[in-house]
Amino acid sequence: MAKPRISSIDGKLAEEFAVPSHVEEVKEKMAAFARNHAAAGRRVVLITSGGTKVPLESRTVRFLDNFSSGRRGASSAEYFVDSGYAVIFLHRHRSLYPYTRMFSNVNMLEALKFSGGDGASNSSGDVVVDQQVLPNIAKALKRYQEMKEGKLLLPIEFSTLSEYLHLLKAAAQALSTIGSKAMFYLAAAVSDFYIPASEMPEHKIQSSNGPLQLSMNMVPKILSPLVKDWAPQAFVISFKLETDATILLEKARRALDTYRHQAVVANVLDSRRGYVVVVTPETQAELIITDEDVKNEVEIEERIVSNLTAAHKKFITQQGG
Ligand code: 9Z3
Repeated sequence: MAKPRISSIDGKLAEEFAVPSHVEEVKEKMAAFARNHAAAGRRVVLITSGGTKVPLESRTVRFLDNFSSGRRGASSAEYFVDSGYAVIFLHRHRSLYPYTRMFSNVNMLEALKFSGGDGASNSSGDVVVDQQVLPNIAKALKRYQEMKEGKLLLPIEFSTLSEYLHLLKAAAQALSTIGSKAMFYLAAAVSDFYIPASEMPEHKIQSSNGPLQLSMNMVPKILSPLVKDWAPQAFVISFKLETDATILLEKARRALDTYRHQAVVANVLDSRRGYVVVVTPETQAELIITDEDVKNEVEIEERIVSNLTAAHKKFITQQGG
């Protein structure tokens, strides 16, 4: 029997990035989730969300992080559920979470009160929500309960770059069983640089040694084995972030050329809530949020998800799925 092809990235992953102890257990959970939902006629999307932590010491005191809040991933998860998808939400620990994200800045104790009116005399009574402090809470609760009822969201957490890489590989392998019904929506902001375990100091770096100079290796481009080896039939979307708008589209096109996946969502840091371009080998769609949309609480993720779910449907038909 022919041996499966081991890409050099597989080797690198195994050697240089610590494997999380629960990866096999999580993989089985994701595979069962995908199998069950696909059998019920649902499409399944794997969303990655949030930034990654890159440790500078193996007994980590310091690490390198980035700006990502996880809002893109969390709000997209809600719109995918609304569109009939089952969602695996691979997210950075403590980044924004679907449904609760709207209330992440609220002090819960300001939003609750005793039902009988004022304060302490009543402190054994029922507690009710002040809907002025939590506007839209009823709508969010309804959507949340529908999601829960249908078991439509499987949350998986990561913190470090190593955890992210191994869990994404496990997810890709778990979803490969459902072929073109799987979508990958890679919105996490993943570090491009890391310090390999073999070069990392064990203990806290001492400031008494003077200024710190770091040399970091390039993180392997995980998109390549994902598309070629781990989930070759899936519909794969990557995100491209730049701060210089003049190079954005060229970089998005180059990514499509290199990895041969289905689409890139291109965005610029400062305008990412109001403007993105969905780039495919044949098309380019600008999605825009106007002032009127903001007033009506329309979010750009609703438009991104609507664009991509339509493209995914077409893709499945073309693949004969
Ligand atoms: C994105 O571009 C996401 O849209 C954001 C969302 C991270 C900007 P927030 O979490 O922001 O809502 O605050 N994600 C991908 C960014 C990225 O690092 N992509 C890599 C690149 O551009 C390759 S996949 O090279």
